[in-house]
Amino acid sequence: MCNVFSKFFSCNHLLILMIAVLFCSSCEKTKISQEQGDKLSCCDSMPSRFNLHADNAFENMVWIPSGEFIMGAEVADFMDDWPFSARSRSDERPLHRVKLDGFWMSKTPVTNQEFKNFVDSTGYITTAEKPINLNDIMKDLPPGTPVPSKESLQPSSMVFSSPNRTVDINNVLSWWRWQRNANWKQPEGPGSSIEDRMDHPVVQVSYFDAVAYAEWKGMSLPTESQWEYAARGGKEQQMFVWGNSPIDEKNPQINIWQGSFPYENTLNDGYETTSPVTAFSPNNFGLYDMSGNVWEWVSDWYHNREYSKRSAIGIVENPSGSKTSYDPDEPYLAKKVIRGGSFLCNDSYCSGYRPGARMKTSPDSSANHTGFRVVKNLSKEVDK
Ligand SMILES: [Ca+2]
Ligand SMILES: [Ca+2]
Repeated sequence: MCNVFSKFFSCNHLLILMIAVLFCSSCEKTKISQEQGDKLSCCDSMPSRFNLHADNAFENMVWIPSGEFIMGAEVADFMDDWPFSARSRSDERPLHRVKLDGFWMSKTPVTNQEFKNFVDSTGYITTAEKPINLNDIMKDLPPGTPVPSKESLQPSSMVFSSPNRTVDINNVLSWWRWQRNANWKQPEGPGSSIEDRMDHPVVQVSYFDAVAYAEWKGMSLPTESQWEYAARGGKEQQMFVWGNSPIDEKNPQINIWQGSFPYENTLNDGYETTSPVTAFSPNNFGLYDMSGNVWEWVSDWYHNREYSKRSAIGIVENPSGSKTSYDPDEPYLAKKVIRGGSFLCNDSYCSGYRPGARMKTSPDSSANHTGFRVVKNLSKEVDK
């Protein structure tokens, strides 16, 4: 039955409706004062099925109008002062035109509270909470890679850990640790908690977890093109989501890393890790955190030459990304794209917070700087 309704209703909405009908039939037998009646208005009228859905479904979402934009990013002159790894990269080119239908997008990344509602309702267990299947790991590694220890196959996830000293910036293992029992409820591992972070983005979620949440909501993850179009907020080919002016180091526009990465964070933006999802100003479309705070999963497979393929076509309409994944750095591993940068971005290392920047990781990966947001795609007729 749920499948029949899934186009308009998640099972959860259907359940709410059924409970509402049962509750109202008991109301008819109970006399209530006018004041109470105003609060218990379910006795006065019943919303139609579709209206109920429409009222709830787009709460905290923004309508992104249909349009065309130039996707990708050139190397800006000011990047000459940045190390090579921080400049815009070759996979962001060639620039190409993309045309998109309008869609709804969540105003903020999915918060801990929203993800908790999902888990409470479904009993969902995230990838990081499950032991790792040895066969799954081995097929993603180059032939001859030694078998990982039993200990490393226990439920674990990646946690940023400052080395508190200068390290080789090319060795990411200097600041990531494989933390046993780190998961969305305790993002830094045992002893940590989300109790005072319910309005922060959920982290430690894999691509699969993000898709499961989106499906529960009757929604999807954005495509990479939808994400970049939305992040740019109508500002064609600007370097940052707010325009072309550089970051204000004293009063940063976004939550990234100030100081010397990865050992000194001056916290000019006020946050060492995640921030509440509306702590910084929204972009032109009214979307928060499209730059910084946490990386966000999108639905596309990563392919380093995807834009070359597109630029040969001309204007590409509603692209859903490459059918296959390829990353020359790790050719054995299929990867999904993540976008938008995180609280760990710093110009000395990575400018992933630019709207054109692409990053990639395997879909079963989770880390304490990666979350997601959702979109709802409608038919063209509904476009405003
Ligand atoms: Ca920060
Ligand atoms: Ca973000």
